Amino acid sequence: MSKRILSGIQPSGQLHLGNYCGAIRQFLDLQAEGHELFVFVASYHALTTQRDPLALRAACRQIVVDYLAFGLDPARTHIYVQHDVPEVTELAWLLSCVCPTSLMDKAVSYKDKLAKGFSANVGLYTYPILQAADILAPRAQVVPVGKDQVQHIEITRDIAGRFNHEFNAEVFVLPDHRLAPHAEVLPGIDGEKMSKSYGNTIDPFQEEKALRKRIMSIKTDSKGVQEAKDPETCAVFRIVRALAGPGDARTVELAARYRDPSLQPGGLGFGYGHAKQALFELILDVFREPRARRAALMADPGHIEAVLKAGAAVARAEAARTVAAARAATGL
Ligand code: AQP
Repeated sequence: MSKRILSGIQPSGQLHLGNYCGAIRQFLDLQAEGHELFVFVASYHALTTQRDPLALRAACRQIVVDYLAFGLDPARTHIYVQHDVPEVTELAWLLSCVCPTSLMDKAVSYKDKLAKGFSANVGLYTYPILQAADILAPRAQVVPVGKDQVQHIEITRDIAGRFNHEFNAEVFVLPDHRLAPHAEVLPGIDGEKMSKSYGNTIDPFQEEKALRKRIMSIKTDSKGVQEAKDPETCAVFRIVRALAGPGDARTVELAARYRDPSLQPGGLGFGYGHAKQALFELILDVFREPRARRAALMADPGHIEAVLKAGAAVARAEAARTVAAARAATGL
């Protein structure tokens, strides 16, 4: 049965392999299965950390181009920018009035951001409430996310349930999260979570020479070419596995060479440089078509405008219906 799906990504920088493996690949699978998708650019969310207006505007546009390049189809999927649907901010307020502060105190992503040196503004602290509004506004049933976001979907369910209970009305549908098969939090080039704002990402659209250089800079231990290595603790291997899949011949073969370097053809052993070269070739292979499509999309801003206008019209109509029901339940 067709379900209503919603997910979004912050325009806090260039999309990366973590966003692709955790979220975008799921959008494409769900679109292919015939579900109704709402996919947005989380521009209000980005304001919790971004202070450069030109960069923010460019990133909003770039994410839409990239969504389309990856294969999202505006004929089947509603694509929009969050600030074109201002109804979500009213909904966020209504939700915040039933949300205990203890729920926000528990949010791991807030603590992570503070640990990385971001300032503790109220928007960042209450960002799971705005995220709940994004999800509840079009009455989404399923939210495809990476592992790092599962807690936020639980918070959405909690807030929606409280609202329904406290106002004794079935206003909100409680959504379920959906994880990518074999989901894991993808490491960046420094081994930490790959994250737009941590400067440790791999961009699948990067120009070939720069992409190769980036991959060669992934941090590894210093084991030599003749030494057996543990693939499970290596960021290069984990990225290959996430991208190709654990059962793929390329993943299985690579793992075998980590454990037994003599399996590398040529008999000179297997080093991290070989693994990085394998990852580079895999990225070019997986993203061949999106990379080719992207240039044409970049050259057609009129098309991007039209896609966003159509997507926002549908999202606004849905959000207005939900806000009206929520207002009525509260007595406003
Ligand atoms: N490293 C990752 N591994 C797996 N999934 C990931 N996602 C992000 N990083 C990884 C998934 O991508 C989707 C979009 O995330 P977001 O932009 O809304 O927020 P985020 O999780 O905070 O992403 P970033 O890249 O880390 O952005 P910044 O640096 O701005 O915080 C989500 O589904 C997320 O799970």
